[in-house]
Amino acid sequence: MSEQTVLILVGSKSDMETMQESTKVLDEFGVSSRIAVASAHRTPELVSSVVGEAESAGTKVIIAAAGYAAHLAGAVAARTAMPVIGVPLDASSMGGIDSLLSTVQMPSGIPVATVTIGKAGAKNAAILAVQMLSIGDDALRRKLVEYRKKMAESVNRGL
Ligand code: RP5
Repeated sequence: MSEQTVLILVGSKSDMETMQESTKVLDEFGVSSRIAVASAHRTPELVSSVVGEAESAGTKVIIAAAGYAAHLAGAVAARTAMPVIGVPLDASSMGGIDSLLSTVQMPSGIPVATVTIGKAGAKNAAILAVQMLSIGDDALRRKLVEYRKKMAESVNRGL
């Protein structure tokens, strides 16, 4: 696999803390990732160059996270045929509903796989990325099965 199998792109440095949840999960699965900051609105050219670099680096999945009118995931999806997972963030006074709608409501032909708002979404984005990568990778698939087993055990312990 590449040195940056998953690219995590955030719209601002202020999104980094939430998106550490993605990094943690990817690390747990031994999937390499890199995090970069580029804004759909403030630095659109940088978005293009970071996506281009990811393509050259052999990246397989991009996770894009932003708050407010969150067009980052869509802007990334417009520039690549890689699967793009969008994480809507709770950054404004609207609690992330603004970002959710901006991320999920893509026009026909350019999908963004949109997950939950905030930290749960950051975690789920990473799990979904691993699930995508596990297609044709039996070792990763086995790790996912083990992950689910441990999760179920921890739920049962709470009873
Ligand atoms: C969005 O605006 C970013 O993704 C971030 O969630 C939010 C606030 O950004 P900063 O003003 O903190 O840079 O574009």
